[in-house]
Amino acid sequence: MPTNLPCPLEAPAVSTNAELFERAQRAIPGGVNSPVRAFKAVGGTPRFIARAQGPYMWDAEGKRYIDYIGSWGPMILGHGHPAVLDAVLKAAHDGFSFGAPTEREVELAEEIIRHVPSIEQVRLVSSGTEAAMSAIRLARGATGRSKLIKFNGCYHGHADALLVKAGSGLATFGHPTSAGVPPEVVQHTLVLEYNDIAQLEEAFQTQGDEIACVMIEPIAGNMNFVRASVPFVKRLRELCDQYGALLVFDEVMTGFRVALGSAQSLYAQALPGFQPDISVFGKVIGGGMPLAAFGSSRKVMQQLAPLGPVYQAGTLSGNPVATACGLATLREIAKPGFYESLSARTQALVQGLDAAAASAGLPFCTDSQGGMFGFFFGKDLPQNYPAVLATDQARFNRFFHAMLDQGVYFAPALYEAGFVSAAHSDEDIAATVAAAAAALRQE
Ligand code: KE4
Repeated sequence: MPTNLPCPLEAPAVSTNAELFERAQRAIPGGVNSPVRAFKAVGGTPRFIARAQGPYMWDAEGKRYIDYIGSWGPMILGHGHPAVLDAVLKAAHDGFSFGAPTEREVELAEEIIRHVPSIEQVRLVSSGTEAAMSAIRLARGATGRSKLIKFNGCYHGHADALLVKAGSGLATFGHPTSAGVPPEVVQHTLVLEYNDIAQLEEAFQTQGDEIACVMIEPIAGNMNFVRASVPFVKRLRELCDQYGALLVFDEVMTGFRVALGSAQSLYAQALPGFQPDISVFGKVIGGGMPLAAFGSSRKVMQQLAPLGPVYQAGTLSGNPVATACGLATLREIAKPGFYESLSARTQALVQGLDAAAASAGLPFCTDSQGGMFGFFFGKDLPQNYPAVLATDQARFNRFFHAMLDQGVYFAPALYEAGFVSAAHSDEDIAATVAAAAAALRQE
């Protein structure tokens, strides 16, 4: 009997999720590097993921989950797609980072521009926060104005000017939602209600010539799944044109997720000729690596350093390994039939969830676009954030845990969207719907 084999009784102990969470909280605030991962909104112990493949993730205890988070959007192909993995490994062998331009970041910029007619140039950065923050600075520099409008329930990353909640009434500006953000930093940020045309018109009538930009999530995945209505987007475009403000579409989540042309291509179908002025991307364009971008017309982008007076920079911007991951991802999703197939699978999921909730006699509604979906325990699809908060959050949380226990990993918060990948099979969707039926029967 060889003596170098570990005795089964001496197999290394596997840390449980709870043990890892306990240990993580000693070294990292809240035990996580991004708050939503801590399960605060739903309660319970976060799962520490050991590995992922296709539509699945396995936690530290070896339990398998059908993954509907997809890293909060990036993993549109599923985990470990062979073409993407191959591209990343090759790029890594050639070098991790040079701090100098590379051909591949030009290729990625060209690929993004090719699919998004509203942009002529794009700047690559490392996170959605950085892209959104830079887009605001660009809009302010290009217009010479300071004020910006965002909407209640929309999240655009954690730059100071965007961590703001509505002031009391239109006249007063926002108040910080985070400690450490001085009130004067958010004094130029006005927070309006999503889909409220009257408020928008009043804001422009009273302050239109001071507004640099309006930033919006066209489909608000940070409110779970709420669409900006076509009349609202139409009015937004008209008022920005009338007062010389720039319309910024934050497509970090919807970009290349809801359609190859992103959400703006859907609004262009409903509103012929519609285009935002500046677009912000992230998540899918990096394929799971740290990469984001913002783009606009050449005229606006020329305001950016080193050409213009608006400074913006980044050590790892356009990183060679991240651009390889993003480019391989975009090339896969640009293949004919990709979105038709992805949309059909997402629709099968939400229709199955609707049917399961109906069988259980529960008020429930869903919506989806491309590979992104949302669901609410309530009768009508919310049109703004207060309506989202009025849905049954306690039931949402019970459902989340009932599904997690059955090996289905939905977003651990009522205000987050869900994501289907090209790797999710019909069997995965059927298993998810069956688990939902079992969970909802318990309600
Ligand atoms: P990042 O800085 O997290 O890469 O991107 C910020 C951002 C900007 N715009 C939109 C529309 C976004 O959804 C995000 C980030 N989304 C969250 C999920 N709701 C990321 C998850 C997290 O914060 O851990």
